[in-house]
Amino acid sequence: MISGNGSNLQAIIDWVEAGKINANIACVISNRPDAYGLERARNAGIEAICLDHKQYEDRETYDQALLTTLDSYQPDCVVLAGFMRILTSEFVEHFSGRLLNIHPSLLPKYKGLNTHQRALDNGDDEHGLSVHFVTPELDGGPVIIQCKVPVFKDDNADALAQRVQEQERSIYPLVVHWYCSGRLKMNNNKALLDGKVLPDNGYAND
Ligand code: NHR
Ligand code: GAR
Repeated sequence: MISGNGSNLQAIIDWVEAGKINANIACVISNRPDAYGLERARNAGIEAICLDHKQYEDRETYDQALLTTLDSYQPDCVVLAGFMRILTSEFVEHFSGRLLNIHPSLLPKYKGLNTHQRALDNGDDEHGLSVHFVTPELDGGPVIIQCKVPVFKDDNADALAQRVQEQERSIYPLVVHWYCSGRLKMNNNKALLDGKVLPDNGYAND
């Protein structure tokens, strides 16, 4: 599920095409009609679906449509890759343990939006990304892995976002690979890799 450029989607497509992820990407869904990621999906021969949230009365109805569409593919895993809509608990519970997200901050810092600017405003000297299982609590689900990047003097939010996104493109496919090879699970609100509970900041954070 995407909302925009789809560079994380592209990285996952590339790994699947290279045989490095044992999966079939059944479909790509965007809530925005103009998301470039939809074109990336079509270029890779993947079904590209737009469900425009503006065409729905409220969140519940929208998420019900998302759920029904996804269920028609019987997905083993649902990957949020720059998907910018908060999901209802009903949706999240339905896909519990199968729903992954990449968030551009070192959680639990900077849940929500504008993470790069907030890290700069706070004077942080490091920033990064987190991949986590999605739970109803926004950006609050168990962390699988984090990756840190430095914040330099005179950085701006765009430069920092680019630095984070470069790391995203190698970390997210790796996590999807773990998941698709059956190594990664969620149990009792904890992330497990190879049956071992991961620490609160995940498998690695450097
Ligand atoms: N839903 C639940 N229940 N739990 C999570 O952890 C979720 C989620 C939905 C999306 C991604 C998240 C991120 O990584 C994500 C995690 C959108 C917003 C947001 O405020 C916040 C966090 C995330 C995604 N969206 C606005 C909304 O009203 C819309 C903003 C826009 O359209 O630009 O939904 O950051
Ligand atoms: C990524 O940096 C991702 O971490 C972030 O949006 C970007 C999407 O890029 N996600 C969020 O902010 C979720 N709210 P992409 O469309 O090129 O993959």
